[in-house]
Amino acid sequence: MNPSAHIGVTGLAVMGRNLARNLARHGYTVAVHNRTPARTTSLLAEFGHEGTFVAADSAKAMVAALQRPRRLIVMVQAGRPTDDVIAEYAPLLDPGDVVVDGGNAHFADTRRREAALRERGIHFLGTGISGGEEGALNGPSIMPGGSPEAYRLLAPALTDIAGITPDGTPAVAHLGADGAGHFVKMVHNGIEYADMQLIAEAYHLLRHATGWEPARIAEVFRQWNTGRLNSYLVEVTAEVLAHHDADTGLPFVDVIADAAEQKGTGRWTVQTALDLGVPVSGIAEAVFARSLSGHSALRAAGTALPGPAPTILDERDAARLTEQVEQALYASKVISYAQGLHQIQAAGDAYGWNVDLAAVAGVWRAGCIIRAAFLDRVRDAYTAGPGLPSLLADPGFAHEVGDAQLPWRLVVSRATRDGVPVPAFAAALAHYDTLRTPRLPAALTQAQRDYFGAHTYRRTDRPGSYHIRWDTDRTEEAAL
Ligand code: NBP
Repeated sequence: MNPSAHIGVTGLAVMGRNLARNLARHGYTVAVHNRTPARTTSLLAEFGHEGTFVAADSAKAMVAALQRPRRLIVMVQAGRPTDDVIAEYAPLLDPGDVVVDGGNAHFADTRRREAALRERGIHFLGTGISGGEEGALNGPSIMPGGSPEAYRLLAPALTDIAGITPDGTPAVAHLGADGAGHFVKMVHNGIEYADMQLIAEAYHLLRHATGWEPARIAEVFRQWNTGRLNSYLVEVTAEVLAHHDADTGLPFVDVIADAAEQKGTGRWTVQTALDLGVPVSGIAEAVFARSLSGHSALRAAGTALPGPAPTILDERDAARLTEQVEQALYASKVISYAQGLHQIQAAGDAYGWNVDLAAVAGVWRAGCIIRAAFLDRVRDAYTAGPGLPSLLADPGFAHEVGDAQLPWRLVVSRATRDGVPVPAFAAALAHYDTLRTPRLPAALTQAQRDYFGAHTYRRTDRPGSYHIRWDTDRTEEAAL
């Protein structure tokens, strides 16, 4: 029998099954395989009519079904299962074939896997796919990394199944070699954490200061969603806040345990940022906020700590605060995107990926959780200035964030005065102020380091590295 399938998908849990359906709906003949055959059977039984599927009951059968060069998408659990699946397939594939890992792999694993398969002449495309189950079926944001040849072989299919941005562009772009795609996906998730935390802080402060019910605050988010904050997450927030629990009739948000969970990509983002020496304080505060929310013993102990008495604003001041919070939310959001994009830029330099940040902003405009109208402007900023050292170096963003700085400060100081935690707002503002401060106290830090550890310091008035013998006050030029 001649191989008939254009592409294969192995791993048919929610993501793999929907990606296979998306491909089939676009006219591809899709070979499908899953370790447990029941998933393959149910995919064909429920959705076989959507297109042409070839059921494969083994890796060997999958390989035999694929046209050459073979294109195989692996959609299994990240980590060990992905290694197991690659180990099973690699001996069955030929040079020139492509393996796509569409799971949430750590980019370092992707680099290792790409190098190992390259030795055998097999291409490996580490591909971040965002948008969850729904996105996989109807158009995800796709972030591939790998050799140009690997991307060339997959580009038509990925372009066909990707989400479509408001201006009609598919949300897919080749982002660089080996781990670039999974790196960008990881930072996407980190930014998602920051976005969600900022929204949560905005809601919390408004509720605390105004006494408004969640349904009323939902209206505020609905209104914000018509402006520059227009985004999937703001839209979702309005829906959630307006929702009432069917059992109790209470606002839905009030019946949910206030301990947020995480799967780990936010943590990876922060760990990697620490390794690269890049400050992503907004993302870090968001990860820590989720962690702290789950530390029930710490929080129980904390309830005894004193804080300020709550005050409730009248309608006029509540309306004014709402406007200020919009400004604080927008400015803080710009800072967390600037930090995440800086992290991608730094990783691109470290790993030789040469990532086009305009393309990154472009692929985040559809199909993914952080899709937002303002990403059009982020893309435009990096198109106009590909070498921008920061998103804040773009005159448009610098102007907007500068305009927001006063209300932003009022929001952070009001929250602080009233004892409402706003770690992400405050971290974003501190980042902004650090950037604009001409002389930082880092000079003192450096002097302290020289004092107790002879770590040397550099001077403002002449080149070289120096150390003071603190006992004799004698300055020595340090050997380079
Ligand atoms: P899961 O992450 O829940 O993984 C389940 C799949 O992995 C099943 O097909 C399972 O086969 C297979 N599998 C495992 Br577990 N160990 C295996 C092994 N040793 N050999 C072969 N197959 C193995 O599936 P998912 O939620 O569809 O996600 C797939 C990938 O996409 C993951 O990497 C995930 O992180 C990523 N992702 C998920 C989402 C989402 O919203 N769920 C979004 C974006 C990315 P079995 O049926 O035989 O147990």
